[in-house]
Amino acid sequence: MDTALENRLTELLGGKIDDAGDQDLYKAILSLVKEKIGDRPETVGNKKLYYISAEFLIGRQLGKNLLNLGIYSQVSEILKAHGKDLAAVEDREPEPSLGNGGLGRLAACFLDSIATLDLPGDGVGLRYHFGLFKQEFRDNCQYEIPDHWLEEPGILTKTNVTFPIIFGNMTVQSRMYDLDVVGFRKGHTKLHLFDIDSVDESLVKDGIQFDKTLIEKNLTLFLYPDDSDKDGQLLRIYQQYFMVSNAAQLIIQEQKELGHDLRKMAEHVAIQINDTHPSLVIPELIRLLILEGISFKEAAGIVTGVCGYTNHTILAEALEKWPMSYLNEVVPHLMPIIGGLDYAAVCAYHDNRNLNIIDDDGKVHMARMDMHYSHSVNGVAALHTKILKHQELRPFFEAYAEKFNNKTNGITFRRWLMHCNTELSGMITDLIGEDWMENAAELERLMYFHNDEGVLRHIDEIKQKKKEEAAKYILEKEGIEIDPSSVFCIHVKRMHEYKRQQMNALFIIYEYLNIKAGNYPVKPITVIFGGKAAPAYIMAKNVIHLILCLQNLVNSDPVVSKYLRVVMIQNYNIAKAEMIIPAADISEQISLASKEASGTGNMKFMLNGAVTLGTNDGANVEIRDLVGIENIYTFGRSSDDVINLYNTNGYHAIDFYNRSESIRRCVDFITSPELLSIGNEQMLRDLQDNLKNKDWFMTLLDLESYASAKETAVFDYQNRAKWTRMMLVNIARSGFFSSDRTILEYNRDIWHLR
Ligand code: 26V
Repeated sequence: MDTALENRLTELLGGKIDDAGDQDLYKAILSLVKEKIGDRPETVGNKKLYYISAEFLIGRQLGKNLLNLGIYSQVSEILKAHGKDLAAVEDREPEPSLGNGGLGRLAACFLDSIATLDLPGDGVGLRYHFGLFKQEFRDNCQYEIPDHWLEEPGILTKTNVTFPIIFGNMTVQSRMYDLDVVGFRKGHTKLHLFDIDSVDESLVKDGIQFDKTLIEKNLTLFLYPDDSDKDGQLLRIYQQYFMVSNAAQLIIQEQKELGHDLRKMAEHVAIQINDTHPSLVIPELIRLLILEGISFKEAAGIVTGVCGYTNHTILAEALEKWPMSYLNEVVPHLMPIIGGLDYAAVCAYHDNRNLNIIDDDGKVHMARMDMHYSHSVNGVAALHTKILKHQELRPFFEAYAEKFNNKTNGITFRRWLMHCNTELSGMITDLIGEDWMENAAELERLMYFHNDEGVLRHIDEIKQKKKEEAAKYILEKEGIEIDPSSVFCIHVKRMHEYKRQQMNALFIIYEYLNIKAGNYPVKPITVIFGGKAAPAYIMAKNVIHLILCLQNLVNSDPVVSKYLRVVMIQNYNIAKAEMIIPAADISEQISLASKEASGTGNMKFMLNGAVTLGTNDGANVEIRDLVGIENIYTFGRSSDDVINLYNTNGYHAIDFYNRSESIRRCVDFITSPELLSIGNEQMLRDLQDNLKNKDWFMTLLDLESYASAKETAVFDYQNRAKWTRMMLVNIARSGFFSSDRTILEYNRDIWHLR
């Protein structure tokens, strides 16, 4: 045991470890981590990246930091020797919910990789006091409450760095808070989160409601507050400008301190614009450069050389466009610049109205500004980038083919294997050594064991252990009993119709009816969901309602529950993901082909030995190519077919409903007496009507092929030799999805950090 470390921990604790509670231990280890981080110099170089993002879904920090500092097992051992459990201590840390889902989590994985690769690069974002929201289930419905995660002392360090931020009607003074990001074994960068001192948490009343007009008091209360009305949209613009003005001023200040010529900024600075939320950085940086005496034209050229833009969605409704009148209200000083950019880009170079930044309705298209004034435009998976080039962003691809490139997403294996699945991680190291931890491509060497019965049995034992742990956790936290020997089908992600949780719910109904009719599945199945719905997204909330009603119905039926169980995890977050993902047998990735830009959950499951049941969408396509068609279950229409159906108005849900008795029985059951006795009639009826008459994301199109693929997978699961080999192939071939690989590609093609 490391006695020096033990002594220091005892000192920081100010008492004996034996007598300490988990909360005191948490604070003491937090201080220990801060000390150790202090010993590690910050990564510096001649060119630095600023990754600007409205979301950083960083998850709890303590365990990850101990791991990356190389003292996780030492601290764990010390605690154990005193009868304490590090996992219980980690559990004391409040989890920041500074993101919605994939986009925010990607930003967090990227920071881990940037630090680990010892690249000079910081994150810039906002310090939301309540993050997104905390999800609670009552009466089988989602309720939102504030998620209070900030505490003192906590993971953030308050700095003296402040900037004046000028809005149309006022100027506020910002403050920067820093989070240390330590890489695995080496590297140290920062995440800068900006806030203002005048924010008033007591403004929040009745769930997550607050007065949206009091900007000085509400600016950083929540991530993306409800923007279904004008005040909400204005607040979002306030937030976005606040974020990027801070970023731009920080960059200029750091460049000046280094004595760099601002005219040569592209040699020393790279900015990555993570989706369109930080797009105003373009006009803001130009404005600041003009104030430094640089001409508009030159400034626009400099900024183009600095910025890269990442697109994360093809959903048209998610591409931001702001009315000029709103921007005029919040950032009037940017309007002449945005107007000038529009004029220069469109009038001077292109004669195509689809390229206008400001459209005929007076709306400012943020993505279009990004594409004109960035030197790089990237999608996040091969299929996604292809669709951007040839469908969604085609006019821009035709104008700027050289800017377009693909960067398939990745995940950090430190959190998503080493931290959440020490057993599998340890087994891999025993088999192939530990080089894979810094070079994930090494995992391929596991293929050598793909016929080794002992190894396959061991993988199976580990999966069983993780399933037992998850079952225990679900019983404790959710109060639902599940059978660890059943097949765990796990479907966790944001609730959205395109992700088709409703299709999985229809599958549950299908199985329920089968069981009721005496046709039992070959193996008991447990379907586990988790995910938040946007507060104003009615249909997503209806889907949650249906799932919770099914959970109620299925689990309380004495016969059905022997073969089928349903769990919807409350307030799904990173900590819960770390518990659930290693327990998955089947990874549900069932979005409508062409709609899921990449997905990153799919990669986390694969790495943990789950087999994908998925459509040919996003990065599923690359998973299929890597593991081979025999190690994945794919189903459903292709993205080409789907795009064609949209273009020709060729999909009519009601035809599928009318044509297939089995589809009809499932859809009809949504308003059966059984479910109506549990749920809310209006919500269930609306959902049913939507599925029959609208079904914009084509659930009924793929339902039958989905059910049949899932049944095949459950059947194959019984063949343990076959299944465990599939698990091994999935793990061995997952190296490509390390975010280290993704970041090396960003750096090679876009950032060129030195
Ligand atoms: C945003 C919105 C906002 C308003 C209405 C509906 C809607 C629907 C989707 C979105 C998505 C915003 C961008 C996003 O989070 N994209 C996710 O990015 C991940 C990381 O690249 C990727 O893995 C996911 O496939 C993609 O959905």
